[in-house]
Amino acid sequence: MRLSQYFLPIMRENPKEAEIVSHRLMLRSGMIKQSGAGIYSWLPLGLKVLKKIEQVVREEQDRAGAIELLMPTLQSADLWRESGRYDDYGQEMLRITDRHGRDMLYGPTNEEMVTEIARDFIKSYKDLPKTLYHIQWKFRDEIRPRFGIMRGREFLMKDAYSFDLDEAEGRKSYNRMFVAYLRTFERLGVKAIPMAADTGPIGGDQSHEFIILADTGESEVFCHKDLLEQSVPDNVDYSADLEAERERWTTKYAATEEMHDAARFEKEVPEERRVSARGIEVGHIFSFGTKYSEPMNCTVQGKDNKMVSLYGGSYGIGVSRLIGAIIESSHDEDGIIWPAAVTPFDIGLLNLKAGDEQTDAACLDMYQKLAAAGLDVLYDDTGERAGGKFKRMDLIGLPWQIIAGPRSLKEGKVELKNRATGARDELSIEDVLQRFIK
Ligand code: P5A
Repeated sequence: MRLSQYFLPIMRENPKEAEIVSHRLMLRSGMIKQSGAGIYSWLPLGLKVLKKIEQVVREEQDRAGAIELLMPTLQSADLWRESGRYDDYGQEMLRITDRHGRDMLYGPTNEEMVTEIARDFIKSYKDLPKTLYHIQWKFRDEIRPRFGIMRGREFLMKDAYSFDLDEAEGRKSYNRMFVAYLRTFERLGVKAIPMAADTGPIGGDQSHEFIILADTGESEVFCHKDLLEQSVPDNVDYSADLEAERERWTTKYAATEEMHDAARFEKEVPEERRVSARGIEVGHIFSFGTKYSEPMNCTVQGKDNKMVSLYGGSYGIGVSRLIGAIIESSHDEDGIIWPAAVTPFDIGLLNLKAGDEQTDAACLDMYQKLAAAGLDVLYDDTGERAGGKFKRMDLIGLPWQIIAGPRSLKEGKVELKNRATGARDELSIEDVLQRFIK
């Protein structure tokens, strides 16, 4: 993409409404624009990152055996009356009436809708287990939307729903999602710790929140330091029993504020290993058994021909919130530092003398060769001063910058800058191209 033809509305001044760094940087780098309280447009640069995150989430869901579908954002109130949640959900639910006077709502979550699908199509224990997921916009009329897309009213969620014959099978599905979440966050370059959590309006008797530690996090969390130092293997066999892997993450103390037991924390964790910090909840998984299937009459034929209510769980990832969380854990005073897995472009190419015939030709040649090799390059071909170009490129945080000025180009050289370390190396054009084109 040539910057001169792109749409990248950078803000030079710090927006005063932004209280935390990720919100500030997303506004300044032209990723989002607020359109209402807790409601944002995704500008081209922000949308690119959103799509990348979505894709990593999708790949790890698929790998774990979950199956993608797409349910609507608008739902009928009657469906929610079946589970009894229409009245329970309260003011966070945006309620709408259609032209025929029918009560509808903008979905804050999809347990009811997916249970209706399972009720209609899953008839026998032989069809189990099944985990269905979608990546869809949600609306929650949050009392205090804040921190940009971090706590929005409209936000993008990946939500998966598992259906099993009984509790033992349900636990296996839960474990698969548990491990898939660890894999997902690891690939996104963030450390998210599973912590015992409260189940709130989704319900059920067990649940884990996946928390990224950050000073600007909304919740207070407590855990054993060992958990910050361990990682999940990358060749998970989802057909195997994952109980041991789950235990490796749940035996040591880790709890959110609502579930915190100070006496247990002090007893189980040696003082120097106690972490009490703030955290951002990027995922939340639930096992609620028959909470929805029973009132909604979602049953299958069991092995002994008796009808059984399906055993369920639901699993959410805050896809849009993750962008904020990643920026909170990866930035410096000059701007964002994107992990390679989610960066909006792979490389920024800076032409320091646009309009100069030789510089233009050399840059265009590099740009075309990189693009032909499948790399996504943002080519700054504008006529701006070098200082402004450096600042903007640092702000938007692409992992690599190729800096091409007429002086070094005369010797066939450019500078390669690593955004994370700040290291700048003068290399021949050939060497730089070879580094990226493999
Ligand atoms: C699990 C999937 C659920 O809704 N039902 C379907 C269950 N869980 S949850 O914890 O309420 O939400 C899942 C994740 O969505 C993100 N999230 C938000 N992101 C941005 N703005 C919000 N207002 C918001 N509310 C929830 C969180 O990452 C949460 O873990």
